[in-house]
Amino acid sequence: MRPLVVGIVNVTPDSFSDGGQHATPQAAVAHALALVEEGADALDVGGESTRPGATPVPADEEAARVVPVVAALRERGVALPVFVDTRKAAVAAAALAAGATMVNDVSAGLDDPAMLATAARAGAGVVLMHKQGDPATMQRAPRYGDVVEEVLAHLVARADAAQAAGVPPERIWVDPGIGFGKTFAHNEALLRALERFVATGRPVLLGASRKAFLGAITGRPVLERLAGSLACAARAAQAGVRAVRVHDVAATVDLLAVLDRVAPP
Ligand code: PMM
Repeated sequence: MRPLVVGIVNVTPDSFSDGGQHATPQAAVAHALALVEEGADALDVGGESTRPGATPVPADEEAARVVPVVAALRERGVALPVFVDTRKAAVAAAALAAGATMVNDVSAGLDDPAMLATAARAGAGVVLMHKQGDPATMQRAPRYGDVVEEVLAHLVARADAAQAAGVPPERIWVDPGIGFGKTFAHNEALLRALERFVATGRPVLLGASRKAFLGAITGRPVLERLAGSLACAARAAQAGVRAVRVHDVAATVDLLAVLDRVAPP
């Protein structure tokens, strides 16, 4: 089965990859609708940049960014799953009430102790991502003994915690968190080991689109990393990943459609 394509809708003035192009709710809704046209299977709406060095956003401001976007998408009849990318239970609760179906938490429920129970109460799914440290400081000196074993163990434990909190088991996804407290070597090791994450039995989401390690490999600035991003989507498909979180939906949909037809079963 080919991975689902989750289109990124950042409602932030300072996202690393799309530089605040969709900073107002109106612009974000227009962008989201364009991604639906391009063939997205789901949308991921976020109101707090988690790029390295980003400053935190208060909950009310973050909710004011994302909730109107989720609500407008539902009002316009968008029926796709909508993820809310947040580390705050209050933002998640408001977005779920407005029609979001899944909480994408880059802290895997650790930054806000109410997060997992909030998702469970709403009957929502969760994406539990691994990160080391906080966005403000995480890229200063990431260190691991064995990055693959440590990220795997962390995600298995967080998925168990989500299940214990009452999130339906089939709706608990895990994500190795490319670029979140990782050196280039760590990111490469995780991408090489994607099958290990799939083998946990939890659906895996991969977010590699336009990230810095692609710049390190190709020498390209952020808006010229499409080929690198597509290579990661192909790698994800090969490994049996459930979903890829991407900026370039149309190109990713094409890539996966062709791969699906030509790859041996
Ligand atoms: N990456 C970013 C933000 N949210 N969520 C998940 N689950 N996985 C990721 O890799 C991830 C994420 C940062 O990228 P962006 O600024 O392009 O949104």
